[in-house]
Amino acid sequence: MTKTPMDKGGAPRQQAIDRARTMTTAQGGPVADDQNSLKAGARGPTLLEDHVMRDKIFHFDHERIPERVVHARGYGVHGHFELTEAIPDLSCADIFQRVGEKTLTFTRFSTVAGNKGSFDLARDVRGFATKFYTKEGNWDLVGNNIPVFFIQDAMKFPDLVHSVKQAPDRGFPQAQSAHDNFWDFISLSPEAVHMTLWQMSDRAIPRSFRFMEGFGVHTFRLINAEGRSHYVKFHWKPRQGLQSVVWNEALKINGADPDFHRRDMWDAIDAGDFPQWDLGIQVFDDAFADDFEFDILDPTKIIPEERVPVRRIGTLTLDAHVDNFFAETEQVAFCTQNIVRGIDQTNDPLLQGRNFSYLDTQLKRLGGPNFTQIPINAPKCPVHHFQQDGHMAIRNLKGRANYEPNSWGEDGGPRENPEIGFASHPEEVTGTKQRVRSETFADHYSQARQFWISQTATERRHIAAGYTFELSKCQHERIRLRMLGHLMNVHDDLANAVAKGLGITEMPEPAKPARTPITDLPPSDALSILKNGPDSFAGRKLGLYICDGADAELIGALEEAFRAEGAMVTIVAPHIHGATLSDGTRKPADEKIDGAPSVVFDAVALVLSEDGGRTLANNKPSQDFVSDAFAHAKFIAWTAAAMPLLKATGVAGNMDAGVVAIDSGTVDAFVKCCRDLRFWAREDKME
Ligand code: HDD
Repeated sequence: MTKTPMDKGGAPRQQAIDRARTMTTAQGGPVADDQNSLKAGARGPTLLEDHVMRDKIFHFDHERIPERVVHARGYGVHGHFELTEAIPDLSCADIFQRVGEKTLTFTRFSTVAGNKGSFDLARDVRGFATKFYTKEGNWDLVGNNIPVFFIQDAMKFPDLVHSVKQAPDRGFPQAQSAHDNFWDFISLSPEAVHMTLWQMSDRAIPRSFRFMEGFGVHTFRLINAEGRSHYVKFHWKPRQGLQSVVWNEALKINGADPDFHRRDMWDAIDAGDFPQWDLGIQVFDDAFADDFEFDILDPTKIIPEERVPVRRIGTLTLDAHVDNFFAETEQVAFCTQNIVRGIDQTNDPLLQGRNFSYLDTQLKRLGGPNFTQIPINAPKCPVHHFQQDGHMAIRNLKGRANYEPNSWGEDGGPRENPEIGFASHPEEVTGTKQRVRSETFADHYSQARQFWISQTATERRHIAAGYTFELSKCQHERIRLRMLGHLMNVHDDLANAVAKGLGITEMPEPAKPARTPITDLPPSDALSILKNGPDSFAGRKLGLYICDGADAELIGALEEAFRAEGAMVTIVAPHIHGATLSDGTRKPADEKIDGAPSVVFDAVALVLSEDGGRTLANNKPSQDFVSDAFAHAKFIAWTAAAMPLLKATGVAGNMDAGVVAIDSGTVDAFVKCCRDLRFWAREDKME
């Protein structure tokens, strides 16, 4: 018979554990034995009266809550927002009044289509939702890393989401848009074409949550103390600069580390390298709105930054992990209707529909109306109202007054306050009740073209390859051709490149535009990732591959130089126990080569000994490490002893300025190269 702690006599162990650390049931009763259920005899049946086991299993059985219908896979981080420019002239929102004041925040990044357990580097839009716990209530900015949306009216959201998620008959594909249903829907919805350019661009495969922009997407209003309204679009500008991976890399990262993005955020915060974004506003008035080529209420359109510059008014710093993933990341509930005095809605039909959907979905997901009392959702300012009861009511009224008006004086509870209470902008609204799409929403191609011409040649190539990959996964020719018909309205170069990639020699008829596209919108540099990269390697990661006998001095110099740059260095070795270096010291490894392919690094260095170089030249993971880094246009530093490995991978015959020979004296030069992040000229040549 297995001995339980009780059998052992109990006394010594119980004395060792103080009461505060004693395990209890949910009812608070101390638990004596957490290993064995209560039985009638050692080999007898388990007894129904075992309240300790029932308490435990009952709770376990109910651990799951429904995952979010979209944005199921997310990662939440605490932080704060600091105002750097007060804007009382534009908004009376308390958060925008005092320079230097900090407001606590919670941000949740997410993918959209994949289930909770899917992988991080799906080609997908990323959610970027921030809750500001302001002194006048919670403000949620529930945005994405792409400034436009697929559809113009919330009525179409369920169709969009159904089309991209797993097909109902087969239950796949998971976390991807590369399938017939998605492109069938898109190609029948011309309004979606603009967003697909963003989605096929590298924006949809970010290197890190830290290196992507965020956008509130819709036009909102800012209202000042006099009640004057301005329109606003919200932006998040990463101080870390923009960066994405390439598609072939994304596919491999998903296998090597499905948690790549959440791990990246965890590591950065753990290292004290707190990511920051500036909050930008594009502010404009009715005169601009009337003059603009497109409807400012149409969420499939941007306002180019060259037309209305982005004004940076504050900084978001993410500096703390959650204590508990479920309590915070899972239970956080965002809602576009969580706005504060000084910020207001517009009639964007997508926004209006969202305003219904979020509260509604939280009720199902979190089980009742009291989710606002869960700490992560609870405002950090005083809350006074007469709402009461319901499932899991934690915060309950005291006293007899649960209605107003009442005549209980001081004890009668809270009262309205028109002076500081929320006031909607008194916009005049008239119209015939009808189900229509405004004529002013009819242009679907002009800004798609503008996006295309704003990209570098490398980025255009990636976009065309993105469409080619996705449409190649469509088994139905009519869907591929229908989509190509739309791309022909965007730009001939794009359509021709995709047709070539698909092997289509006879072009279809172009789609019939609802409105003739504008073809002379100027390019906008703000739309390109590569034109908005960082000017340092800070926040990036070097994979330093070492082996027994490797040059200790050089390894030390590389570590020092990259750390001084603000980058992280991961030591990779043939064995996790590390390597004995040239000076006889043992260098522990962070990763064994098989578990750390080069796709998880931004640049790599091969510091090998002669013996190691020769042996590893025949080792498949080592070969992949080098050939992938080369194929993904990464900078590769190498010592002479790594030549056999470069030869074995074919890199030696294709050397370029991104494959850099180093010694202790040239480490700084290598760091400098790496600031460009990728050696794109290699990719151009490979094409
Ligand atoms: Fe949404 C979640 C962003 C359109 C309905 N949405 C959700 C999240 C983000 C966005 C970031 C995850 C929040 C979190 O981390 O918990 N959604 C957007 C953006 C949109 C958009 C930027 C367009 C501009 N969404 C949209 C529409 C509808 C919804 C048109 C419905 C009519 N969204 C939801 C939802 C979700 C959601 C079903 C799922 C989980 C949740 O709300 O809390 O209500």
